[in-house]
Amino acid sequence: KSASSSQQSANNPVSTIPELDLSKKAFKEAVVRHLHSTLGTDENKANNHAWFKAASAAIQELVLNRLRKTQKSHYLNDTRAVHYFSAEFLMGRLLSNNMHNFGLFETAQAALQELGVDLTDVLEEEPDMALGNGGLGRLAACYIDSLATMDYPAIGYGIHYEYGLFRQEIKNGAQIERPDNWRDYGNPWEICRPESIQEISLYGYVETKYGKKGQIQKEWHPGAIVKGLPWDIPVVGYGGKTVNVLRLWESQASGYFNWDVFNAGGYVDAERENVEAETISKVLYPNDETEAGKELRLIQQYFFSACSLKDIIRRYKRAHGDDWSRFTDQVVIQLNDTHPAIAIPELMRILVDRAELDWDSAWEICQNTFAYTNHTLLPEALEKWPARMIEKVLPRHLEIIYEINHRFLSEVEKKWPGDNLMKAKLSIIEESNEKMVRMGNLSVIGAFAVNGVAEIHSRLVKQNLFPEFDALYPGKLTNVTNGITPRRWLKACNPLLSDLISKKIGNDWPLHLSKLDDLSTLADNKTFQNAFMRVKQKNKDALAKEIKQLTGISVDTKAIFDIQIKRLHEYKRQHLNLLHILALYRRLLENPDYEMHPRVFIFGAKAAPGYALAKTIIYAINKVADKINADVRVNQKIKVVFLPNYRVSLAEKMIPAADVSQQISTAGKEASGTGNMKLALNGALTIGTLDGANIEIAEEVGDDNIFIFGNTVEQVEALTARGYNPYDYYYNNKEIKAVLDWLDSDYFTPGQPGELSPLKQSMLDGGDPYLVLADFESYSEANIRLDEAYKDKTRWAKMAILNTAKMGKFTSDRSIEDYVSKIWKLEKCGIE
Ligand code: GPK
Repeated sequence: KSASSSQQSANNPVSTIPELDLSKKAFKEAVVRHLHSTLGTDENKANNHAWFKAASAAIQELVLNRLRKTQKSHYLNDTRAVHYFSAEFLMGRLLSNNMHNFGLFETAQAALQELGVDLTDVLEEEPDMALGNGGLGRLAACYIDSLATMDYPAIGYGIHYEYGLFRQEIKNGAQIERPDNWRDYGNPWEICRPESIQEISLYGYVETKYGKKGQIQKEWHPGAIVKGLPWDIPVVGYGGKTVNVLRLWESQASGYFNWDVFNAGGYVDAERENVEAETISKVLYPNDETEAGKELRLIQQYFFSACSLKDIIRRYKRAHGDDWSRFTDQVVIQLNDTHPAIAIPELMRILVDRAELDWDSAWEICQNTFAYTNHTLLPEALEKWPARMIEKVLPRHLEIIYEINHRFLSEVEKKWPGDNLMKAKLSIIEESNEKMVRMGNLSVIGAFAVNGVAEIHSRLVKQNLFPEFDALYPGKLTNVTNGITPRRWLKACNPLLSDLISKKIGNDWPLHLSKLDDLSTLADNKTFQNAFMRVKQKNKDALAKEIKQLTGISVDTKAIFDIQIKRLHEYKRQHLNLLHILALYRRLLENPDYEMHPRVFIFGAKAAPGYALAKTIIYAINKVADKINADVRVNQKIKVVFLPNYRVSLAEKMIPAADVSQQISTAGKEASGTGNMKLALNGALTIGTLDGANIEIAEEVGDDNIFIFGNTVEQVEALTARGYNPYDYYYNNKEIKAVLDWLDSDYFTPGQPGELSPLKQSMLDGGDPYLVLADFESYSEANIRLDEAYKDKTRWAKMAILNTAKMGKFTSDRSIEDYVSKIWKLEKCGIE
């Protein structure tokens, strides 16, 4: 088998599109042409940024060629398509990705070299498109990559934020937020489409009228109209055949503001009169897994949902006129969390008020159009809007929501006659002090499919979050385990490992990731182990340089590179990692001969600007880092590094260099995780809890190749049910007490005792809601097992290889195939 496949060159271009000239000569000419005619400079004057622009423009020519062909094909074949509605798309950089997907990376590298330019430096010029917070936004980006790669007709719909996620600086250990001006020097990929502007309405009032047959008709007289200007980002599939688009809406003033309504009716606060339409798409809300509850956020959600629906309907009508009977054959809309759930009443409004369909026909269309993905069980993330706020911003939608709810509650009455508690629980409306609209309930009722994002999470969605809905709608709730694109997260970010793999098993693994399993037979092979670990070492050397440059910290590249990268959140328990670091520090101080392999603990994390404790944890990590890194008694054994401004492009540098992947959330809290998959794919070993996709990763790699610790979901439930008391652990475990008390001193914050006390407090009087203390001992033991394993080089190499080999399941291509077969029912549309 390997005889023929190993002859395939690792660097073969993947793209064989006949009509495109993918030669070095053609690329070189295109770059120079753009340098001259697009950038207005020349080879001698151009700086790296100009080269970046010119190289991108050269690639964009190919992209747009394939985009035209794709759109023509989809149009001629009148294809059914998925419309992925997401408030976030965390795309990162596109140049390297697009080069890889056209099979042009090596060609471009060589061409630029002949022009005296280093591609690596050029790639560094591209700002990340950080139009998302974390996992949810990055998942959307991986999914549109897979959809294009597998030739599925698909379009991503979102918001063209002027400012993406804030840039993080660390000053004296603390996080500072700075604006993210990602488009300051223009974006070479986006295409402005003024010909497809849409207008949407806000505010105003609803008039009840009587139609010719005496039927009640509703007319919404809006108070303001806002324009949505679409920007298209081409999404290039691997192999470069299909190019789909991500369509992002920018808000603009329409010039229409109904002053009469405002002055006469008093329907709207006076401050409303100053609303500027442009602010709608100004900034991404930096909250991850917490609901913002702000009116502007509701308007953002409605703005992009309504623009997108209009866009879909315009396209549908071009082919089918006013015949709605085929709408659900052509259109499926995936709601990425509840952020776009307002699209459900919006489609009802269009069908009932505008198209004048009867309610039941409209509802049937609606219920066959939407599917909803749930990404969390955390109560603080489940969106609820005050009914009053919806009434003010979208008065007709509130009426429609009430009508949906009224009809829904009579279904509940049929199933559970007389059960008013059940009705209160399932109702879209929460009858609290302030009436609230529950977007989760609305989504489950309005969608034909609801999925969680890992097996355990989907089980908990059924058992704990929506058990009654599961009884009412059998089969509606399902699972699609998350995935990641191996093109970005192995091929492009880890070229050394990719080439090694391709030499052994051929170069089609980026499209068929299960082929990585062929590496399993090499896990015991000494030569391959050496080659694999040599690659890891080179990646660690490269990251060490980056660390030095970004922080000034020197690290021992022979140490274990132990990495925790994800948003900062208590449930993700960066503070458990930190407590363990403090424990090691104490052990080393008390016993300088304490036996452990040198280890570098590396963090990357942004905290929501309003999340005080998360910011304290960042501060604590940095203060502990300062102390440990300067303490010659221990800094041959441990170092701590916090890399500022964690983002997609930094992840691409960190992940290939990781020996250890920290996935240590409280069991039941992390819906899936996707960083866990990226790290294991790149040969890092996981130390983790039985939570989210860790469980499925453990199933794939086997218990011998992962370090599992901590309370299980059942144990967490039992522990909290019988009354968890963190003081039990504080008083019974000397080490826990010592490290927590350390936080009260000024040891880490000289002259400022108490700065870190809120962290201690959260784990004692605060009740330790995420059971850090309950899992500490088990975590500490798992770390000892890990340390032992690392000392055995052969054993570690084997484990690392097996992690890479067994990650086939977690390609986002598999996730997309699951969505297609379970939910979307799409057919591929090959392009020429
Ligand atoms: C879940 F609810 C949310 C949210 O608001 N933002 C977000 O990134 C994450 N998520 C989950 O926390 C992860 O476990 C999961 O892998 C990711 O969504 C994608 O499903």
